[in-house]
Amino acid sequence: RFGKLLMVMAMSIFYSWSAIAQSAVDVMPLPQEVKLNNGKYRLTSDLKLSVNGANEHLAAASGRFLRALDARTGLWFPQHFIETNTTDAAFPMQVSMGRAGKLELGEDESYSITITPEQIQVKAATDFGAMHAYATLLQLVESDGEGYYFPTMTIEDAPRFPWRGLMIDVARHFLPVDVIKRNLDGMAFVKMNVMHFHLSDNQGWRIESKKFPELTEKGSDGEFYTQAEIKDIVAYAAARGIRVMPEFDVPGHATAILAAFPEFGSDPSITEYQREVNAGIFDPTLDPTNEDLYPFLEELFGEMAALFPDAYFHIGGDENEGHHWTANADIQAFMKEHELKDNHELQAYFNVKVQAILEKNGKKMMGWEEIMEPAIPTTAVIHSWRGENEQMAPGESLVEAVQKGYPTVLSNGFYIDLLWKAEDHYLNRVMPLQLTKQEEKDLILGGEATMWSELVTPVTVDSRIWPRTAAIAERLWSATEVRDVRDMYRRLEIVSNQLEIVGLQHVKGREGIVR
Ligand code: TNX
Repeated sequence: RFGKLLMVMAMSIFYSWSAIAQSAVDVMPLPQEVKLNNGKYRLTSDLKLSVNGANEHLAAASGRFLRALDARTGLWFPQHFIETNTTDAAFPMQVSMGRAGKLELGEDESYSITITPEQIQVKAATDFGAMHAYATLLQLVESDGEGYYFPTMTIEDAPRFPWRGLMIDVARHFLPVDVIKRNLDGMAFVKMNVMHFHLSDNQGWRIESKKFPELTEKGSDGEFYTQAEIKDIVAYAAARGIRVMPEFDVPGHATAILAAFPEFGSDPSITEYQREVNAGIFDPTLDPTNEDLYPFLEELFGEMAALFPDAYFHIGGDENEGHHWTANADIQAFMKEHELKDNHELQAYFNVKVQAILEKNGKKMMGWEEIMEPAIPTTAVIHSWRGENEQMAPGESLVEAVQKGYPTVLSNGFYIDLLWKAEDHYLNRVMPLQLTKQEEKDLILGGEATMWSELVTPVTVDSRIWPRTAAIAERLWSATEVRDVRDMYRRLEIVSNQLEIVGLQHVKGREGIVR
């Protein structure tokens, strides 16, 4: 009985303590540093915004901010912002950016916010930082009996990792442009900065090629992005500080390419593909020993590379089991002649050639962890994905990559298609890394939530991505020590409702949060 009493006491101490552990602000991702003061800046339609040194992107973002503030408060904030080089003290809200940000890995995304009862001041090195400040401010709005206000405070904020991504698979199920755009808005709202576009797989080639129109004619069900639509998406993302990195999966997961060009396959006699099968690993794959394959890839990837200004180009490389490679006598003879001792070395032979093609186009190669072979130089980025489902320790390849000197991005534990609880993503066991060497830690660029689309449609995809991706965004932005699950769920529910303002159509309220 005494034990039971002790337990009740311990529990009540725990609960009152955890109520105190509530974060200072209901913002997700939680900023690095928040100091609350006890005042309020009252929101009225007099709020005038002066933006010092705005470029086109920040001017547009400032307009969006004011419109979102309308939606949030039901007030109307006339578009009063001006672009000046001197701060106008008559304007209660002042935003200044130092210079136009470059949409590159590692750009300065920091910002600070100072809110007093009279003024709101935002300072950022780049427009990207200023846009993050807008996202924070939208989440800071509170209300009381007298109306809406910002609590007075100072915030200093910057991301923990420079690569905070969401991969969207549009091959298994195609997603129209408007679905992509509203998810880019959701990403910006939680300060994510990379959209990894999985544009080809067994089930479809989803982008127009002017050089090889057969790819969409035969390698898709007719649903794909035109090049004009791709440019529109890339520009839309750039305006929100989001890089778009394409992925074209080779040599496996590539039967959509082979539907159009069976001659490049590991069994050219197979010309029929079962693209209605959503999931799985399929043969044939590309045949690395076919020398006609490389001029084809050079033309195709050259055309694709030109559509995506980002420095990184993802070549997939995952789940190639090479059944046909092993079974084919000609391929085996080629391997012997080139002293390639197994399928891994043959795939590396292929990847080295692909990397040379990308290099010609000014691109850095990224691939799923299977590309990590001695022949591949450490300029390539290793995308770590396998874990317990693949009978491997979580993060095994991430640690191996940095120890070999490769930069790396983590997706293991961030598979939002698997319907884990938000906390399982949030408490990712790999991210609080046990690495000791600073040069190894520095090679961890960040992570990506992965939205594989075997089981989603344009209608259901938002609910698969949101709100759980906000918990992953926090893992990648906020300090390692930010890991209170109860507080995370509390804020996740708030952010979930706010994501509606940017146009997302996910299920809201507690039902939308998988616990
Ligand atoms: C494995 S993750 C795959 C994808 C699937 C996913 C389903 C990876 C590099 N390959 O092709 O869609 O599992 O969870």
